[in-house]
Amino acid sequence: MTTKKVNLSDYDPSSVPNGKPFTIGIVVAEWNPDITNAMLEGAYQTLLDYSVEESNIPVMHVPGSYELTTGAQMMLRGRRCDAVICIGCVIQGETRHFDFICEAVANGLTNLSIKEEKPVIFSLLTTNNMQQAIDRSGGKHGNKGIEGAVTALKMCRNAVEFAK
Ligand code: RBF
Repeated sequence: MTTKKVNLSDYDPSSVPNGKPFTIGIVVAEWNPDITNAMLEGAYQTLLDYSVEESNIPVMHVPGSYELTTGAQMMLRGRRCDAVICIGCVIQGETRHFDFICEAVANGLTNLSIKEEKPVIFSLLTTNNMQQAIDRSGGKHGNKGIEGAVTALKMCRNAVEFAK
């Protein structure tokens, strides 16, 4: 049995909580800027659409995806964010850097989230080529920045509801 692929950019708007009470940071890597800036725009606009105050959406640029973990920690501690969305794009090349960077970021963000007890959203594209990245940053497979923002809002709501 095959599983239908779900394009999460087609989310049900009524399932997304109002973001007014929350501060949600965005950390974005400068590598592959056409891709990461498109994801940043998608994430930022989605947070605004769900009433997060502009002043409660701090944005930090970091040189590459490897720096997302440190940037996210600075954001959580320095700006007291309720959640942080980490945006990057790593494209498979000839070197093993792809594997090292992807694994380091995945582990780094998971560990940070557990340590800080805050949602840390993994919006890192790890693709075989540039076309796949284009398709996922506003193309035929949606915009993973939008999905990151929706995930952050849902996890902020969970943090409030389950802390009761
Ligand atoms: N950063 C990215 O965000 N995406 C990449 O595709 C990417 N490829 C890299 C390839 C090599 C060979 C190196 C050395 C770095 C690459 N980086 C990439 C940058 C990396 O995330 C980080 O900024 C630097 O390694 C400095 O810590």
